[in-house]
Amino acid sequence: MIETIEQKIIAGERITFEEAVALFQDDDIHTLGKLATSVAEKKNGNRAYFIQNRHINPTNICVNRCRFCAFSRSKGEKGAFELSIDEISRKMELSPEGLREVHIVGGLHPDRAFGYYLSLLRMIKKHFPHIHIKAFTAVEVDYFSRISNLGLRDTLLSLKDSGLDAMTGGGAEIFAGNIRERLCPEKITGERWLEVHKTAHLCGIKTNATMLYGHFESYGDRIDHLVRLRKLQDLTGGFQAFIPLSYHPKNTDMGGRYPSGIDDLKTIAISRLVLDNFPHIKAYWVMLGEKLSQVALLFGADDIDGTVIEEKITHAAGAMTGEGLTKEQMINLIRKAGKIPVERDAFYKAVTVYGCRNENR
Ligand code: V47
Ligand code: SF4
Repeated sequence: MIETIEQKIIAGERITFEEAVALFQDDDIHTLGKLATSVAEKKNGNRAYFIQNRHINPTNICVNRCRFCAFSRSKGEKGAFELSIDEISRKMELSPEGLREVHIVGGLHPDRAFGYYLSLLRMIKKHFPHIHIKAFTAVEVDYFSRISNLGLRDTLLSLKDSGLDAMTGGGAEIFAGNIRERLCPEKITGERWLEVHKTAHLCGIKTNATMLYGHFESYGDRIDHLVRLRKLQDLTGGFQAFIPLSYHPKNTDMGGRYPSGIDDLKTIAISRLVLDNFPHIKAYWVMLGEKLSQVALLFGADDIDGTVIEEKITHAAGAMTGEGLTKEQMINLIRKAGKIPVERDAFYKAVTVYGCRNENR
């Protein structure tokens, strides 16, 4: 079967659900890496992207309390926080000069009005007009549409009008209902997540997609997730990047183990092969670690995310990575994987293409 799949991929043909599951069951990760690299190179040449970005979490107070989430708190609970717009403005002022993107996600706050989020976007656009705002998960956007009583489309258009440039891919977890029920019973369904993204795309908002793996799900559940994303992308073309999220069990209700490095690499490579219509596959270094995300560049990834100042969600759940990377560290990671480092903006427009000089091997 693997030879048939290889031939299909080389010929640029789409692989089926069964073939993708078979790739997970096969132990030959070298062939998998080569195949995924061949697809990544057809799309992005020898380039690997990064961005100078920072995270902002307006609040960790959340009415959902997903079982895998170590970040959220209930109102009044120890460790709960909520930032004012002034506090966020001060964080932005302290950010380094080359910052290109702010990534904003937070909990579903029980009492904050939708107006707070619109004011936040407007404040950032007014004072930091050169910075792209990639913000909110489909879960938050669905919540905003409920608290504002606006429909989904009008909620998205209000966000866009106030300065939202793109949406994050968070909150997707695993679409399969029986697994989702065990992970996050309060959360919107997989179908609703897809509907929010479809509506965003139809409103001209680019988005990303994620998948949380390494918990209760089967390989079939992972491929089902990927195939549903591929189908929506065929329809809208609005997704920019796919980011597999490696489960971090520490301090969570759900517990469990970290996925293995082999599982991380296979998931990146198979995502690259199944999502033949996604321009980019991101190896999120905060979750994978610097070294594995570098190796993932040889398994189909073409992006390692960014400098990521002040990440809180993964660190709450036992991230083993540090608090951020400098631009120089990112360039070095990419160069030493034999790729050309490209600093990008939130829409994958190249800001600076660095030489592939590979010193100190
Ligand atoms: O929505 C929460 C996940 C997401 C855990 O769009 C966990 O460019 C693993 O979506 N173990 C937030 N994952 C991160 C995210 C993201 C990150 C980087 C780039 C982009 C992008 C998006 O992290 C949450 C949830 O799906 N998550 N807890 C955990 N214990
Ligand atoms: Fe809330 Fe998001 Fe954490 Fe779920 S993953 S509890 S929705 S912050």
